Amino acid sequence: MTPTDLLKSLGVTTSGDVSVRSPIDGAEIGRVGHDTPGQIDAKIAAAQEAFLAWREVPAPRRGELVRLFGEELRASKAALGRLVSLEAGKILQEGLGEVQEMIDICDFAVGLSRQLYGLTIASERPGHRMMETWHPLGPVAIISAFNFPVAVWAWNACLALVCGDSCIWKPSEKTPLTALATQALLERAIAKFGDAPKGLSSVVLGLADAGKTLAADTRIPLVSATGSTRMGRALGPVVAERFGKSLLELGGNNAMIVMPSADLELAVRAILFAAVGTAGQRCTTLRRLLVHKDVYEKLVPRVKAAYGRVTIGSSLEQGTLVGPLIDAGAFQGMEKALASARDQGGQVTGGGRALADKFPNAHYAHPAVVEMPRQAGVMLHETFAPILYVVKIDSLEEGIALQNAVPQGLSSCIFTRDMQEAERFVAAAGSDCGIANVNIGPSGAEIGGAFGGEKETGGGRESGSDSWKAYMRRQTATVNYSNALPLAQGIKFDVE
Ligand code: UN1
Repeated sequence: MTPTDLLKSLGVTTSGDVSVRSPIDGAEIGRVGHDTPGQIDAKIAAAQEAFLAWREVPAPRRGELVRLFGEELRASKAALGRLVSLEAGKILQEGLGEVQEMIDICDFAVGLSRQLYGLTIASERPGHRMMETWHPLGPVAIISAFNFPVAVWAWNACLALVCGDSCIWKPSEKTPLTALATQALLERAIAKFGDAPKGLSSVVLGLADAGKTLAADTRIPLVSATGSTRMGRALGPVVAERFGKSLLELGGNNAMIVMPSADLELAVRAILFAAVGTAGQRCTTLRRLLVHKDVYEKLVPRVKAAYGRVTIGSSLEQGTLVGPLIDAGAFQGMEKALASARDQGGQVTGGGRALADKFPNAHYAHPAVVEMPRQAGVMLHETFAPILYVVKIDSLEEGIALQNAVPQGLSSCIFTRDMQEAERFVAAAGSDCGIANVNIGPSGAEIGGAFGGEKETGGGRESGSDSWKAYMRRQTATVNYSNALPLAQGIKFDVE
């Protein structure tokens, strides 16, 4: 099936002056146009109008829209998964997994639509009732990254929709087609739903400026942005300046500690999926391997051997484990990081361009393992590429200290069969990350938990648990059903 036919099957016909190319072979797969400031303004205005109507639709009915959307996703899983592969370059298995993640969050959101619970609070005043209610917030801007071009939007949009908000989506300029296809599927669900307000969800295409326009607009109470720490640093203050709320999911620099009692077979498999999966382009990708000296010589050669057997190739070919990097810039970033690592005493295995003959207009890379003399320099930064830095540690204390000694705080894990070590890792003085796993790699989180991290990762939480609260406004309401007016704190305030 040609990309045009694939897009058509998803309800999208594209045109415009911006060419969209597949990272698999560099071929054009569609054309889009970027929104003008006037068009962005109109979409924000429409979202605001839609919000005013949507907020009054009962939440379980709002859930029905998300249920219908989940059905569309189920019906189009194969097609949308393929488009994700084609446009973002991740292997088909992962493209399909991404759509499954959308379906999962739909199910979660449908259940949630009947569980937006508030509290009843004991009032200190007689004849009074106090309650805490969660109300719809307003239009939500969702700024998403190329590496999870549709799932992360779904985490936000599905919750926002059941919470009574409208959505404006600014996808990465590298992945506009998956956004248009997803929006088309949502529109099919909206048509079946019947009476959803116009403008409830829209897509804004453009570069960083379009994101900044959304961030600065006072009609948008919440800006949820996923991407690099640099992007968050640029957007966060713009939202804060106008006292908007932001939900930031930024860079990660995720580590695995391997202790002597670990099941090394399991660890190698986890390392492989987490470090080379998605060609190292997940925010949860494993980037730092902290190995206890007692198992270093057993583990590291096995990791390198497994790296040697990884199949690199077109994301759409069966059997491929590592697809292309997103673009030339990503490849150059990887080369630069490897050069710095060498300068800092790192021993590099792997790295370098792959399949340049077969795909001269794409950028495939051999995943690299870099044994570092210590954790420093380039290791403290997130390079969005398959580079795994390895450092030897003497103890769990050292492992935890190194794990925490980077500016990012997204995901982390430990491999051990020692219960005390496992518990210490997830305790208050253990990992400082938003996600801490035992005998599982740092990536591939389920949607049921809150997803996000601390420090330069931005502090936001999306997806499961009570992340929905970010998409609503909290109201404390006190009702006096007595005939008196007692004041809180026992204050007397009467004229004679
Ligand atoms: C991301 O890379 O921005 O936990 C999200 C994971 C996926 C989501 C990653 N469920 O790896």
